[in-house]
Amino acid sequence: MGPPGSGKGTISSRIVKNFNLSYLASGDILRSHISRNTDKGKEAKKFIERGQLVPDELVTNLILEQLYSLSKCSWLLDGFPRTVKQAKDLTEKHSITLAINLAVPDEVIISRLKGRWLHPASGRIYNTDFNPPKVHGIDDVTGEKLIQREDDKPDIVLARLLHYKEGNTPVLEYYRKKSILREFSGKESNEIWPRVKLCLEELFRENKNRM
Ligand code: G5P
Ligand code: MG
Repeated sequence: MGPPGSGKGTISSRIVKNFNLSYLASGDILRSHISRNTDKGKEAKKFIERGQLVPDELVTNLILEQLYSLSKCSWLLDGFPRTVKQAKDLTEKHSITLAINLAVPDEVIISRLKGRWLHPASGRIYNTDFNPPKVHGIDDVTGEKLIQREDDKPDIVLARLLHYKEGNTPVLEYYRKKSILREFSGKESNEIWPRVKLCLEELFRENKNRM
């Protein structure tokens, strides 16, 4: 969890590289539906282009559907849950070991999102300052074109930040009460990442010792 542009995707890709976890990002799944123009994509687009949260039922069904096929492995979710309803529906079906929240100041976020470029097929993320592609506008791995997200336009970013602030506090509280919330604050992903890594290493070690 964490506000738009806080580095959820960036930190997630490092987690996946270092730990044996499958990965699902609710935003990537929704964008894939939008680009394929499915009924769910058409519905989601109305909310995403206004910087609003997509209705709980729509996004929860998409995530639970995909988790069904991952029943034999451990996984990392990026951007889900974002409401207490989503969190409760997830808990009903799956046991959650850890919830990570990234806290990054608004001014840092606004500046980062101006420079974000995305490879939609893989979810690979670039930034003109932080991690630029080798060739401007081109994915390093596939050579395909990068895009800028429609919802990274400055007015939509502000709306996303506002909706995030309204909705996220109760979700943090939900996981805090379950004593599985870990919060990491900072202005740079490179500063946050070592602390997240350490936390996960400890968690994996504890789980191994228990088995
Ligand atoms: P998303 O796709 O989940 P957001 O808004 O939550 O979107 P976003 O924008 O994807 O979050 P992020 O993943 O937290 O941000 O951040 P990131 O992409 O890793 O980093 C942002 C940029 O900063 C990148 O260019 C990166 O390279 C750069 N960067 C990272 N670290 C640093 C650093 O240290 N320094 C610098 N200079 N740059 C850095 O959701 C989109 C929409 O889908 C709907 C909502 O409408 C949402 O708005 N949605 C849901 N609706 C309801 N419920 C859900 N569960 C939903 N999930 C998605
Ligand atoms: Mg993201």
